[in-house]
Amino acid sequence: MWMEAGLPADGQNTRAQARPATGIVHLGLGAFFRAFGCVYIADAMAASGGNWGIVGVSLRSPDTRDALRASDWSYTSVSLAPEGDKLREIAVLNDVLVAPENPKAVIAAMADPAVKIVTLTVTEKGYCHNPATGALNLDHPDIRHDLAYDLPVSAPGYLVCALAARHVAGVAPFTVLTCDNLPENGKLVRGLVLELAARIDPALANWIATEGRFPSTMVDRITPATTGADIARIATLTGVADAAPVMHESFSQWAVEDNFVNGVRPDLEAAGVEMVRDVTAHEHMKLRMLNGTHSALAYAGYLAGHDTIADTMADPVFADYARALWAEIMPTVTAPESVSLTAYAEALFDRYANPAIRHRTWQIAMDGSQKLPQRILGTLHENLAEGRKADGLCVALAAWMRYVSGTDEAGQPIDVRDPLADRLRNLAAGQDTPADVVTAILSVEDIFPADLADQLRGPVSKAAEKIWSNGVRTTVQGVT
Ligand code: CS2
Repeated sequence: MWMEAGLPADGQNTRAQARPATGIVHLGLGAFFRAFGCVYIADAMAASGGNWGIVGVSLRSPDTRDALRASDWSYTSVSLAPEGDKLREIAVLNDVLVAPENPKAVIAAMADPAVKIVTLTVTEKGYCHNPATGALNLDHPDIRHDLAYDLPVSAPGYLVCALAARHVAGVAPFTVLTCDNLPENGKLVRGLVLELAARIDPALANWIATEGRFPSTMVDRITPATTGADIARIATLTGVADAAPVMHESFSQWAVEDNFVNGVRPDLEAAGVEMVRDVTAHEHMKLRMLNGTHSALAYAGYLAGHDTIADTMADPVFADYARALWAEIMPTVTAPESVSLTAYAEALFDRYANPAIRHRTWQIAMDGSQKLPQRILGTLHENLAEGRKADGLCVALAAWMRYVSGTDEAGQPIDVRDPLADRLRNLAAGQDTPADVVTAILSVEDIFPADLADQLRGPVSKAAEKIWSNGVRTTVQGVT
């Protein structure tokens, strides 16, 4: 299918003339939002109209802007299915800004009264918070910078600065719609924005607290990084060069709390978004059952030499491990209304096993220090406290510790990408036993509060002893 969302059927107008005006600024224009939010917004406008064009902002690198410029910001979204790719052109971006090149242009775009919503996918670490507590990390270099200078560099800094500009101009705040995999993500970002704003101007913080809206969301679509081979394949299929196509599964789910400033938003229901009063049940289920097992399979699968999640699931030992993990996780999750957790787990199994999706274990393994609290540690803590089975989750955590120690089972270095990578590697280095490695890593209070560390030390050390002496595959095989 090759459709142009938001364009007349004859496709005669130039894209620039046909596009709706901007109503959304998006911070963190990675592949995920282009494969997910942009598609929903395109569908919402195709169904019900509205000026919900998007200005994308890259907070770091110019690569996406440079790749999209030649196509006037449109790109191909590719749904990957075993029976073949489905292609669609997405034309909802009106511009792409690169924040470090021109922070003032970003603030101006966000402060524009026509902009009603600022969406974010800045990844877990982009919120500059303490993953264990959810509080703003005042020692984070970007937050220190934003407290010292007028023009920000962090995502919370941009939100506060742009909200301040709107406050001064007498313009209503935009709705902040975070789309990152964090627990109670709207509440979290609201807390961070208020904390930062209060340090800059308490009156601004009061205004944001009363007028601002920060709906929480649950987002779900597996989106592996686009490779050079993907770019070449899509060019052959379409006959058009697209330097930045996005690759994703056909499945997609977005649940959003219906809490927008003045109720102003695109017709998201028309695009299939579940508008809910409270997203906690959806978010809890997804973070624990999907992201928790994704991370577990990423660390254990990588150490066992599997390149992708589909390769990992094709290994029967790991397919059984995934099922054992779901059995451990399910007792900690309250299903959203009319959802069967067993059916949800079965669907996840099929999504992971999809051979058309080459989602690298190494990609998912990134930033574990920021991901594990909401993905695995809560579940593990609850199971241990209740005396329930937790062997699979202990193996997952021990596999992460093995992974961040920086050497794989064949003695090869691992390219660990994590804001705490150096600290974790140094803590693991020079320890005598696997149990010592576990104790050393559990001392990182940004991830493990002291009482959690005490609870985890014994059971995780046991799992680590097995991984270090028998290898991860044999250890996983022993989890039932
Ligand atoms: C993955 C997620 O990279 C990761 O950490 O677990 O990006 C995952 O693919 C998405 O959350 C699926 O919705």
